[in-house]
Amino acid sequence: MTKLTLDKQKTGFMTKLVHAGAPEDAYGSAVTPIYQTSTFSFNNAQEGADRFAGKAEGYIYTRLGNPTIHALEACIAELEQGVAGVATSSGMGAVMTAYMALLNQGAHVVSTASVYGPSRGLLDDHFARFGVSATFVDTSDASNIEKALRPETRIVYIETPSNPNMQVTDLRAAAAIAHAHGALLVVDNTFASPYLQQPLLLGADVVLHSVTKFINGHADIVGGILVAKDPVLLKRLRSVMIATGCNMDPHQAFLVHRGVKTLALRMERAQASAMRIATWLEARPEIAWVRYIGLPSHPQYEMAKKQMSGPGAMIAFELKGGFAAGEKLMNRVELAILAVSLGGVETLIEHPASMTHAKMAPAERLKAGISEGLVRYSVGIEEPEDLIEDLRQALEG
Ligand code: LCS
Repeated sequence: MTKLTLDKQKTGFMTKLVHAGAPEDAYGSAVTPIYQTSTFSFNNAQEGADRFAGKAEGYIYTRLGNPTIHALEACIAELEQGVAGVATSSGMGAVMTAYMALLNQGAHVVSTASVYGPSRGLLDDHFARFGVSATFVDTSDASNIEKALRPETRIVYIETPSNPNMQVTDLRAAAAIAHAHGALLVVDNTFASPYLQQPLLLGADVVLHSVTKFINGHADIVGGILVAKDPVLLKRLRSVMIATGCNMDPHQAFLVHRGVKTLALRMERAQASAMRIATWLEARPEIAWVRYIGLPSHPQYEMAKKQMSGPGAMIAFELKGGFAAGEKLMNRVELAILAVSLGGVETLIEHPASMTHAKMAPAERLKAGISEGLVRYSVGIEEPEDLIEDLRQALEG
């Protein structure tokens, strides 16, 4: 490929989206090919030994590293402005890798109450067996983080905006509190994407994503990634990913790398539509309330502006008729797909209490602000008028 004479650090975000993680192959491929191979040959025994010893560059085995996966890791690390990335088989693989790399027996975690259900379940149902404990608080009020800290707290784990109720946590405040206590700040940036929010620049130590969502954007793969600010931390994350075998597959990495190139275009379009839809929903008589970060009615509307460059494409709303009305709406929509997941080009609608957050105890759900009638709506890139018409016929039907 043509060598850039530009200072790559100074190029704009949309340029980075297209060019970050440039191909390494010998044929001048415009995009990184899919190196669909489990293993890589050594020219001789010494070269094999040197690669294993870290004395020579080069690939060994795909669980340890692969050019297609590496290109994606380099791309997302550049977008998040970290030292490097570690791609994983799923978003939960990234969450698990963060917990396992950063927690020891007896460690404590302070986390967002309305974190994605399985990110909470992994701590409560599995890490608890190894003596790890966790306290889930409303982190949109940073003083709750401080109050929940214990001498053994090792990580403050923040999801912002949170799934599904769109609560925003002040990342600068969370970083200051965690660091003053000697803990690390880990941020799940899935809902915002690096286009709207870059947690490492706001004080986080590790940022992670379910790339299944906005980063890939096309609802055709499941995957995850972690990016760290510090090379020592990155090495710990990579070693856990390798040891547990939750590596990404080269074909998955190729699709995600292809998808991320249009992240800014997709997000701009989806969030403009989300703003129109949220405004329309807020004026409807059937709706009790709408949580959209772009609306002044959002409790953290001002705070979000200090750390996000836009409100994103996720809307949560509560119907006056509660669960029954929500169920009717989901059965009547024709354009929005009734499905979990989010962040793709197609609009999705789901019911957190019976779907993504069903495993949480009802009392815990309510404490986390996930009411029975809450509906989550992930805005895609269709014509906004068509989406509004779809919601209108479903609400009035
Ligand atoms: N973090 C967040 C914020 C998520 O929303 C999800 C998945 C994950 C991590 C886990 O990622 P995965 O392993 O699925 O790639 N969220 C989902 C949701 O809201 N509906 O279906 C999956």
